[in-house]
Amino acid sequence: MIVIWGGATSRTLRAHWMARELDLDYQPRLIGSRTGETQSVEFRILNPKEKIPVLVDGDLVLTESVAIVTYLGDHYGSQAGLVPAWKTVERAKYNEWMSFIQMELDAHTLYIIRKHRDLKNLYGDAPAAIDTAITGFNKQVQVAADLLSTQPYLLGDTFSAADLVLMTCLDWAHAYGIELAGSLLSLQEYRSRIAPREAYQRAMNLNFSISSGA
Ligand SMILES: N[C@@H](CCC(=O)N[C@@H](CS)C(=O)NCC(=O)O)C(=O)O
Repeated sequence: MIVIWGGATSRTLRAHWMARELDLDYQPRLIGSRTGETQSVEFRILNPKEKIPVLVDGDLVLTESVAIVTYLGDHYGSQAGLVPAWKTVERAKYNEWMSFIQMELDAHTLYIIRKHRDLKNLYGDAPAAIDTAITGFNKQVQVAADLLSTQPYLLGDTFSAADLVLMTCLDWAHAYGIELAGSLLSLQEYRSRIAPREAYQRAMNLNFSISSGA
């Protein structure tokens, strides 16, 4: 039985959404961040980083959201086309987008805002870092906006797991009041195109059925 640990965050949504896209039978263990649940003895054995999401599949434990998404696509969805086959140009472009989204949109910008605005009691108040992060997000995401004004999805005509991860970042930006307007309008249209997906709706309902800690 596959188990996916974690809920209530954009990163945990990625894992649940991918599992839903592939119609996998799995067990969600909806623990939240900053609730103390990531520090339990049982959880720390799985992930000493004390972070969610975590995927357990037999003896395999994976602790990074994007690695989880790609693993599920490779191992349970080779016909679904959500993760391109190994050693193809599409796979190289998929890897490029996944690295870009994780580093430039998640870690270096949105997560900086989260840490130094929402969680400033933990990570410190840093208004200048927040301003730079918002400017950096808008600059970097423009690359995706430009491409998506010419084609429906990041890899072309069909939805892939790279779109799934980008969507979680766009939702996250939207929740922070970053407007996807003007030269970023194609991203708002892209969100509207993806949001009706049944797997997204089901995963959102599950993932956000719990809350993060304070
Ligand atoms: N790079 C990791 C980041 C995971 C991460 O930072 N998770 C946060 C929630 S989004 C967390 O578990 N924090 C632990 C805690 O605050 O208790 C991934 O993409 O999976």
